[in-house]
Amino acid sequence: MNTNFLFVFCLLVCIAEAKVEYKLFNVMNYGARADDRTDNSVAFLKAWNDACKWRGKSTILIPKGSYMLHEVIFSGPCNAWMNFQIEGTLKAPSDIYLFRTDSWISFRYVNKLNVGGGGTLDGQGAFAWAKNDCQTNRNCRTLPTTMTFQFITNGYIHHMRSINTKQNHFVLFGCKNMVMTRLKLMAPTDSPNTDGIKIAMSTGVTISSVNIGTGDDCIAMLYGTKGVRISDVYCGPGHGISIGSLGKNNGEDDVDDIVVKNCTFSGTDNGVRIKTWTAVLQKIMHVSNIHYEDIVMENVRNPIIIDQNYCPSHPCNPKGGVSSVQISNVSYKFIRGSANSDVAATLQCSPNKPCQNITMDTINLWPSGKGSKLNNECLNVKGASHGIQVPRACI
Ligand SMILES: *[C@@H]1O[C@H](CO)[C@@H](O)[C@H](O)[C@H]1NC(C)=O
Ligand SMILES: *[C@@H]1O[C@H](CO)[C@@H](O)[C@H](O)[C@H]1NC(C)=O
Ligand SMILES: CC(=O)N[C@H]1CO[C@H](CO)[C@@H](O)[C@@H]1O
Repeated sequence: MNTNFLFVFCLLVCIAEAKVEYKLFNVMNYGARADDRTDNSVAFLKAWNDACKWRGKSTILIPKGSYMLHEVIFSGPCNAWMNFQIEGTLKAPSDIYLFRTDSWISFRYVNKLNVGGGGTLDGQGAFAWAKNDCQTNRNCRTLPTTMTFQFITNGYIHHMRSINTKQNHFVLFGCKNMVMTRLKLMAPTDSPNTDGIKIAMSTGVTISSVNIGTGDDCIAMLYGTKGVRISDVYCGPGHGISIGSLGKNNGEDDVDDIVVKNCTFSGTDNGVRIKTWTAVLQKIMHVSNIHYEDIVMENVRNPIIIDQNYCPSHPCNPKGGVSSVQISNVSYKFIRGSANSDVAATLQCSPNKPCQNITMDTINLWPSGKGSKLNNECLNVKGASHGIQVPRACI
């Protein structure tokens, strides 16, 4: 056979193959309407289901425009890489009674998921915030998270803006190997329980170049969070970057291997915080190998804090109750800036499980107000300090 013929034959087959590879699913072809009123959940789900079945890579496109979207769950497993491209603005119904679950937009059981596109998620939270009575009612209604990722592996979440979420902006649960970057998460300072990114039972999460201003924690890492790299996060207003709360219930998995680097906190309640409940559990859980480096504090109430005496809803022992969480190998390096209280670092560990191997290296914190003076407070801490320490170290 002539080699030219073979070449041309291959070329045709290869082009056909390449065409099978990739397909665009535009929600407008599934009846979506960008009129700000019509619920688009059915149209988006139809597009998702076709894309999910497609045997090549697929993009679900939401073009520019403003779309009303009720609660939706985009489920896998899918046949190949899924790209969810949000170029428009998605609006949640403001009526919380239209939600059956605690999430507005959910992605579940997908391997290789890309969510981005430069669009906006508008949780329209004002009505829900007024209904939030969680400060006084222990059985309060859980309000919807804007976007939830459950059992996603190899996820890339990027270039999106989330505003006015009803409760959390983003939640990761049971995920593996996730990258979150170029995100902007905004809600008012006084919007209750509006965490930025909340993580539990997940391994391998990279968060970088994210700007968060919200009413609760900028980032919260809960039970079973392992292998997290956080860098270039701007947090403020908000309650800081937290590990915890942990150790309230039996069976919580350990938190291990967290690095927080090159972040700025501005006007936040806390900077870097680890908090655990006073509770006696069947088994001791561990928080270990936590590294904070190159952190700037601007007018922060508690720049560095370990609170093992967390107990917001029943009377606590003021001298430090007993926690079932062992904290070890925590280092703070190159932390600088201003605090608006009288404590720079509060390290309040449990009397029955003193913190082990806490190190402070080159800390320079000063009061943001004139005439005030900063101190450090340590309780049940074992470790060491190196380099410059302003104010004077308490380990
Ligand atoms: C203390 O923790 C640091 C990391 O924060 C680690 O490099 C060091 O080896 C630990 N020391 C001990 C004695 O475990
Ligand atoms: C603390 O760090 C040391 C040195 O890296 C390591 O050997 C030890 O296992 C760590 N402790 C925990 C509880 O992870
Ligand atoms: C949030 C934050 O502090 N980001 C800084 C990370 O480091 C680069 C380079 O030094 C700065 O330009 C960013 O401002």
